[in-house]
Parts: sequence; structure tokens; C-alpha cells
Amino acid sequence: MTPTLTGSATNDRVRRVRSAAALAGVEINFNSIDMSKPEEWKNEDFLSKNPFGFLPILELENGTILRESAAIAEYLADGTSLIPSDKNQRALVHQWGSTADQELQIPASLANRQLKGLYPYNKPNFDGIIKKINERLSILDNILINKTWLIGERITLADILIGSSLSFVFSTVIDSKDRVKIPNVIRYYETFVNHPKLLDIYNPINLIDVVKPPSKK
Ligand SMILES: N[C@@H](CCC(=O)N[C@@H](CS)C(=O)NCC(=O)O)C(=O)O
Repeated sequence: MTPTLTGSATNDRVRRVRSAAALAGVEINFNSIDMSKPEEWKNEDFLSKNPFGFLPILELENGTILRESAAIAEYLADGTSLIPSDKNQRALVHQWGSTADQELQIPASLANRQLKGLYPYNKPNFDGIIKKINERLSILDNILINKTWLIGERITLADILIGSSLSFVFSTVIDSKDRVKIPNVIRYYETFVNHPKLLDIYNPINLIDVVKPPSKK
């Protein structure tokens, strides 16, 4: 039986898992659901199998439910060149995975929740988060000056984890006036999303043009 991934096609954590499957050449079923409507999927049966209640999940042949998108992506990429055999390079994959989540995706998600009214909007706090993300993107921009991929000469899981996080960051809180300052990151991101095996997964790419603070109620 083929493993089944559950989540929304445009969610970046789902995109990261599908990217790993596509590049690793592993077949998965995709159970496409609307993650933004938890009332439709977060029921007792779902929580009995996945008590943390988050998506995406990958249900394996033996019934095991795998959660955490980075772990699922690593599971799918196992045994391929997406995970280098060299011990140091493997550590670098984990290093970039932590950067993707801790330093980019999570802060962007906290800022985005303020924009969407899920958390109270606090301008100094919001601006502080955006400043930090921009500082990190600027460091990444320097690292990428002479590089196509993050580790060695080939695409690895590190690129999948960073690329998918950039997709979230660029579609939510880092707008065109900030993106223009990081040309190497943008070139890297475009190479990633235009990879022939990833094109469908990242389409449509909705880069945010101008971030607007929520209107006062
Ligand atoms: N660290 C987790 C995060 C998963 C996560 O936060 N999923 C969100 C959507 S992006 C979710 O399921 N939210 C539903 C809810 O909180 O009810 C991963 O990478 O898979």
C-alpha cells in the first residue's frame, strides 16, 4: 500500500512533504483537504490517531501516523541523494532545517497571525519580528552569492526545507520592497520552485506585494 499524505495543496508544510516525495521518486497518495476548516477534519477519530491535532500527516502502510513535516520529508528522502551520506553534510541538513522552521517560518507565522487578526496586532512587536526575518534573509543572501544549492552541488533536503519556508515567508509577511534587497535568495528561490519536479507543487506562487497592517475595527 502507498502511504497517504493529508493536508492542503497550498500549505507550505504540505508542499515540503510533496517536494521530498517528488524529488525522491517516492509515490504517495494525496488526501487533499481544507486545513483552514478544522471543524471538518479535527474530529474525535482524527485526534485518537493524531492527538496533537496538526496537519500534515503521513499515514504509512502499517498504520503508523507520521507528523511534523520536516520528519515526514526526511522519511521520504531517506536513502536518496537528498540526504547526503557524509556525516558532516547530514548535520548541515538538520542545521538548515532548524533555520527554516525556527528562524524563518515560525516568526513569519507569528507575524502573519497578527495580520490575519488571529493574534492582537502590536506594531512594535510586528515590526521587530519582520526586522529579525529580514536580517536572517540578508545573511542567507550573502551565503548564496556563489551557490545554486545550500549543500554541495546538488539539491538536498536542506533546500526543500528552506525553499518551502521561503514560500511561506514570501507569500505572507516579506513583501516586494523587502524582497528586492535579497537578489541571491530570490534567484535561489526561483531556481527551487521552477525545478521541473516541483513546478506543479508550488503553483500557484502568490508572492505578497505589499504587507498591510490590519484595519482598525
Ligand atoms: N511543526 C508542524 C506544524 C504543523 C502545523 O502547525 N500545522 C497547522 C497548519 S500549518 C495545523 O494543522 N493547524 C490546525 C490547527 O491548529 O487546528 C509541522 O511542520 O508539521
